[in-house]
Amino acid sequence: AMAHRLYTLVFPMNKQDGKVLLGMKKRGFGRDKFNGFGGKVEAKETIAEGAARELAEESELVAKSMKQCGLLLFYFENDPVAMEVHVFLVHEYEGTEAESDEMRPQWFDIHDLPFKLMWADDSLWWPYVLKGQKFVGQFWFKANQATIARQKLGAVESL
Ligand code: 6U4
Ligand code: NA
Ligand code: NA
Repeated sequence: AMAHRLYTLVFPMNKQDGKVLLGMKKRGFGRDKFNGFGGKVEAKETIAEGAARELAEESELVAKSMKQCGLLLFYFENDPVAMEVHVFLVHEYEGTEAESDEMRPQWFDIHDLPFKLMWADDSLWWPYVLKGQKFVGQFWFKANQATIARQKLGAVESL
């Protein structure tokens, strides 16, 4: 099997207002796109610990509870290492969002997300998040990181 590298992707949600916090990524992989908060899981931590750490580093929010909602696998043309991205929702947190070196946070209506400024796969799996369904997706990207050549996506009972 292909080598995988572990990543997290965290979306703070405010259910009462119907809002989700995204960040405009200011550097590195996915620069100039809106996305959740996250990054590489470090060797010394669990995936959930990595998710909470990245959320705090990139947004200053401290998660009080997290629920995994999805699992995404990204394969890029000419890259032998797949990205295994664990997606979490945070409904309870402490603190106030603040800009970091990596992200400029902004709240969006959950029914009006800026998909044109997000990764191409996001508009495909967000409907599962909105329906409260857990999901697994696999996306094969062309080298330009914009075109999805092939995909598999569906709801799952558990992750
Ligand atoms: P450095 O710069 O080393 O601190 P780090 O924060 O560890 O980086 P980063 O930001 O490069 O990692 O991690 C990539 C982030 O982008 C993860 O949250 C996963 C997310 N991501 C990657 N491909 C994606 C895609 N196709 N769709 C998506 N999120 C993606 O929604
Ligand atoms: Na990151
Ligand atoms: Na980071």
